[in-house]
Amino acid sequence: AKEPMRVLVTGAAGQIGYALVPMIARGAMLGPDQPVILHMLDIPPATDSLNGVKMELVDAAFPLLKGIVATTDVVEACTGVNVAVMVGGFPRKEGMERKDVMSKNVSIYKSQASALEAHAAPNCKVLVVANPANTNALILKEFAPSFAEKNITCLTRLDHNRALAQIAERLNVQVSDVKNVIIWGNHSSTQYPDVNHATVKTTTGEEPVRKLVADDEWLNSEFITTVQKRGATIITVRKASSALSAASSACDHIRDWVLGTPEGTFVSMGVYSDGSYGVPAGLIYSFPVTCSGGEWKIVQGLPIDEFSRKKMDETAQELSEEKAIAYSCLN
Ligand code: NAX
Repeated sequence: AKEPMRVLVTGAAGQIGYALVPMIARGAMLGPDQPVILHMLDIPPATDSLNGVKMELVDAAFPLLKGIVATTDVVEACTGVNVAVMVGGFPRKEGMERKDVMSKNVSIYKSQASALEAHAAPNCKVLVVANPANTNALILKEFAPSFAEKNITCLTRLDHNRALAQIAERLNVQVSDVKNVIIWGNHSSTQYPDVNHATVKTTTGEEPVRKLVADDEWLNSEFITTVQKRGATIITVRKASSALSAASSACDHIRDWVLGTPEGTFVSMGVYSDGSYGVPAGLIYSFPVTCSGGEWKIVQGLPIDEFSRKKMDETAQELSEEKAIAYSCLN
């Protein structure tokens, strides 16, 4: 039998946490044969609700769940973890300036970075979900300097999955037959959902999405804004932000990273830019990646047209601005 893996979820008493921990305990993140020990961190005001989640996990009698650590102590939470899913953060409240929210999250990510660096298992893989996700991941990287850059990522898989789903609905095909959409850039409304390399499996082989949709006007406008604004639409309709879809995408992100992407398929991950595709190095930017042997690699050599170039640069620009704001909070 496999040794259990320790998975940290911060913000575990929140709504994404509530959807995510049972998925992890069922094997949706690390596979149906991988035992797990869940480490759940939240802040003291959430203690009761965190303990309630722990009681429900016990009651669910998950066969793969070999232990639960529920704590408000960052060091205890980070000790020995192999995977860290950072969902906890400070939300933007009405009337708050972007800089004020940033400053709260910078201080959270700074201290959690140090705890992870000092106490996590070697080669721990980190996924930042909490917004501003790309920039929180960058801060985490900055304050965990001994962590390998490749081990710090942020979630854009939800946006990726939303893009696959929009194409599937439009073409009335199964979402599992659509692949290789790309989310470029920031997990924000400047993200660029790109279908230029996406295909659909048909009875006669793989066909380009552009050819099947045959409506460039829709693909270049409404499709893009629908994906960009989907999070806001969910809030309007559900009166709460995306939770089950965010949790499911976080599982997809880690599963593909650890267990690999299928041959010929790429997915979107926010990773540390090495300058690929002219994206400034030193940003956490969402790229198309393939994964194998527990490592991601940016897909190289995709042709980029003028329309895409502009959108990729706009979202990079926003990330550079966020980075500057975050750094100004450090002083
Ligand atoms: P909730 O407010 O329900 O939960 C957040 C939890 O984090 C709370 O229980 C809170 O007590 C806890 N927390 C706050 N500070 C903490 C700290 N220093 N250490 C540990 N825990 C702490 O928010 P929820 O809806 O679960 O969303 C969580 C985060 O995900 C938000 O930042 C949200 O913006 C972000 N999202 C990111 C998405 C993505 O695709 N990257 C999509 C979904 C989601 O909007």
